[in-house]
Amino acid sequence: MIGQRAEAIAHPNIALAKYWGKLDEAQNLPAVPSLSLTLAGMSTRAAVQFDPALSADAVEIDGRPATAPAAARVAALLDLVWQAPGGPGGARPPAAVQSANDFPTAAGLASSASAFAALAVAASAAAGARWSEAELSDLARRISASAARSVFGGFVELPAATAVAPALSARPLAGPEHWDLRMIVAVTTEEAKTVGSTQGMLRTARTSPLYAGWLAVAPGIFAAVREAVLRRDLERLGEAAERSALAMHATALAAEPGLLYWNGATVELMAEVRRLRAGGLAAYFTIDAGPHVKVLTVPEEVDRVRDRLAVVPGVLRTIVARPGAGARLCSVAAQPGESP
Ligand code: 2P0
Repeated sequence: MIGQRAEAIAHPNIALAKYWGKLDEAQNLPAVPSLSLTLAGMSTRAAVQFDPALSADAVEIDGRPATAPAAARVAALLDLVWQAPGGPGGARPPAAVQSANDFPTAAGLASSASAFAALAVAASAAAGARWSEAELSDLARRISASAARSVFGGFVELPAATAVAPALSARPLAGPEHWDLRMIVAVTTEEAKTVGSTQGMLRTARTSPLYAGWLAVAPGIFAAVREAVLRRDLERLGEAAERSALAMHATALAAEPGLLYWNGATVELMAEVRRLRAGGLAAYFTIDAGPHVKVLTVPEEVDRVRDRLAVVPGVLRTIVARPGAGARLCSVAAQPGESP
C-alpha cells in the first residue's frame, strides 16, 4: 500500500470564539475552547506520497520549495501520521508533498488551518491508515490547533484541554446547511504579519497581565457563541463573536512588547460595522492575528454590507464566503507496477 499518492482538499475556518493560549506547548493543547465556521469557496489541496527512493522529504508549497520552518512543520505531521497507533510505525520513509492554496496566503484567512487539515487527510491515506475524522482532527491539532477545526465542515468546536491529555479533537456542532450565513473578508494589507499566531499566543501567556482575565472570560463567551449558533440567533452570535475578538486582542495588546495586529483600516472597519448595525443592517466583526476584518452577515444584506466595507479607506478588496464542507480525500492512486 505504501507508495500510493493521496490528494485531499480542505477549507479555511474563521473562529467566532477565539483560541488564544496553550495549556501545554509541547502537546499543542489549547487553553480555551473555540468555535469556528468553515468557509466554502477557498481551498487548500495537498498531495502526499511516501517514497523510500527519495533521499529526503521534498515539500512544495504553492509550486515552490517550502521554507525550512514550513518543511519542518510538514515533516512533524508526517512523523505523527507514521508513528500513531494504526499507522505503519518504524522508520518513516521520505515523502513528496505538494500543497497549494487557491486563495492568497496574505488574504488573512488561516492558511495553516486548511493546509494541515488537508495534509492530515492526505498523509494518512498515503500511509494506508484508516482513521476516523476525530483521529485525523487530533493529528492536525498537534501541528496547528485551528487545523483540527478545518477537518469538519460548518460550525465546529474545539474544546479546551483540561489536563495534558493524549488526545483532543475538534467536533462538528452543526453542518454547513444549519445556517446560511455569509462571511465578508475585508483585506487590508498584502504583507505577512510580523509575529505569527504561535509566537503571539506564547508571548501573551508569558507577559500579558490580562491573560488570566482572558482565561476567565473565554469559556463563557464560547458558551454564548455556541448557544447562539444552535438557536440561529445572529444578534447574540455577533455580539459574542465581537466580544471574543476584542478580548483576545486586548489581552495580546497588553503583552510585552504589545502585540498590535491592527492597522488603521482595521479600526475604521470596526467603527463602520458598528455604524452599519446602528443603521439596521446585520453586521458583526471578528479579527484574527492580523489586520484584516471578517464580517458576519446574512445573504440578503451581503451586497449592501460589502459595498460599505469596500469603500473604507485602506480596504484593498473584499471576499465573500459561505459555510463550507470539511476536509476530504480527492484521490488515492497506486504507483505503476504496484498491486492495489
Ligand atoms: C483561532 N488563531 O481560533 C485563533 C484566533 C488566530 C487568532 O488559531 O500555535 O495556527 O499552530 O496551534 O491554530 C491561529 O493559530 O496556532 C489561530 P498553533 P494556529 O483561529
